[in-house]
Amino acid sequence: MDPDSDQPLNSLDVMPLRKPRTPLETFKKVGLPIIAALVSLATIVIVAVLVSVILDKYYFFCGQPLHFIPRKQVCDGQHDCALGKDEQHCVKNFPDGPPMAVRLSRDRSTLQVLDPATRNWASVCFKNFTEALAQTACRQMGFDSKPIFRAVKIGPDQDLDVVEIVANSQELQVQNPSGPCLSGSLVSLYCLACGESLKAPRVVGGEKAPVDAWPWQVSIQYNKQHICGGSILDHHWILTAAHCFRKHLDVSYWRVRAGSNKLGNIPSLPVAKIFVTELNTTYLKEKDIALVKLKYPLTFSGTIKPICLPFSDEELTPATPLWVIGWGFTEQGGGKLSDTLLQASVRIIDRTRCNAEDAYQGEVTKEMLCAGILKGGVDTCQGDSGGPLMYHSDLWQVVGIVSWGHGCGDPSTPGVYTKVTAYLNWIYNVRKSEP
Ligand code: 4AZ
Repeated sequence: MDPDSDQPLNSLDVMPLRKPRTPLETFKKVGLPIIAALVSLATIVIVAVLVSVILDKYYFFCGQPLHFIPRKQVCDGQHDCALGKDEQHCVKNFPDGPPMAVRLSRDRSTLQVLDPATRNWASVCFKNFTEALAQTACRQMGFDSKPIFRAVKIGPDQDLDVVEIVANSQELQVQNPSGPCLSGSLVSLYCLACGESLKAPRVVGGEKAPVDAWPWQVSIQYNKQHICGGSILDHHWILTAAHCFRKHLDVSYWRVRAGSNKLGNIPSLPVAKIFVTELNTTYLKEKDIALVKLKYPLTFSGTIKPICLPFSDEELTPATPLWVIGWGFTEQGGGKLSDTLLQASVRIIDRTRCNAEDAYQGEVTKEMLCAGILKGGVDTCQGDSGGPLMYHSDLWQVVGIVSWGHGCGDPSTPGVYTKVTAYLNWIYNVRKSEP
C-alpha cells in the first residue's frame, strides 16, 4: 500500500467519535426498564397482598399441605382441617364443675367452708389460721393474687356454726373434731383488692360517666366493632354474656379495650380463650354468662381496675339501688351506639312482678335478676349486653350481667340480668382450670 496515500491505515482510528447520549436517550435505555421492573414488582406485591387479604377474609389456612377451607367452616364443630386446626381457637364450652366447698360471706367477707359432717356452711375460726391457708382458700376460688386476712369478732347475737380448718393437699378441710372457737374471732378474707372507685356522687339517668368512675368496664370487640360490654375480674379475666359470641366463635378476631370511657381511642388487647357454660346458639336467655381470658395480664391503673364478685349469700331485696353502664343504643331500635360510656341508676324488681302477665310471663328464672325503674325510660339496651349490673356495699360488686329484655326502657318490661351469684361456682371452676 502506498504510505503516502490519503487512505487511512485503520479506518477505526479515525472514525468520528459517537455522539454522547442525550438524557432522553439514557432515560429510554436505562430508566424505562428499571421503572418497568419496579412497576411490575409493585403490581406483583399488590396483587399478592390483595389475594392474601381476600383469602384471609374468606378462607382459613389449614397449614401444610397447602389447604384452605371457607371461613364459615371454622369453629363449626366439625374437623375440616387435617389436625382439627380449624376447631382449636374457638369459644369453649365449660360445663359446671363440682360444687365448691369454700365461700365468702357478705358478713364482713368472712370465710366459710362446707362442713361434710353437718352439710352446712360453717364459718372459719381465726385460731391457727395462716397465710398459707388464706392462699389455699383463695386458690380454691380461682384467685392467684396475694390475699389479705384479719380477725373479726363474732357478734353477740350471731348464731353460727364455727369450725377450725387445716389444709389437705390443695384444699381446706374441717378439723375433726373442731374445738370451741376460743378466740371468738372469725377469718375475714379478701382474695383481691377490687371494687374501688373514687368517683362520687353519681348522676341518675343515662348520664355521661366520668372517665375513671367505672375502671372495670371494657368493650369487647369483633373485627374492631364494639359488640358487648364486660367487667374486669382480675389481671386475666373479663366477665361478660355468652350471647355476645353467638355469631362469631373464632377467638382470634375478638379483642378487648380497657381503660377509657370512649369507644375506640385506645389500643385493644388480644384474647387467649373464651368460655361459656353451654354452647347454645338457639335459646340465648338461659346461662347467659361467659369468661374471656386475655393473652397478656392487664396492668392496673387509675382507669383499669377489677370489680368484686358478689358474696355467695348476697340476696338483693326489691328496690335495692344498682347501677348499669354501657355504650349501647340510646334509643330502642335507634341503631346507634354512644361514643361515651353512659351510666344510669336502676332498682331491683321483684321476680314475681317481672314474671307477671303484662311482663315476662314466667321467662325470668331464679338465675336471673330484673332491674329497671317503674316508670320506664331508664334501661340497658343492645350493645350494653355483657356489661355489669353493679351494687355498692363497702365495695362495688358485679351482681348481674346485662342479658335481655323486651325492648328498651318500656315501663312493664325491665332489663333482665344474669344473676352472678348463681354462677360463682362456674366462675371459680373456669379460673381454676387455667392457672
Ligand atoms: C340486647 O339486645 C338487649 N332492655 C340488652 C338489654 C335489654 C334488651 C336488649 C334490656 O342485647
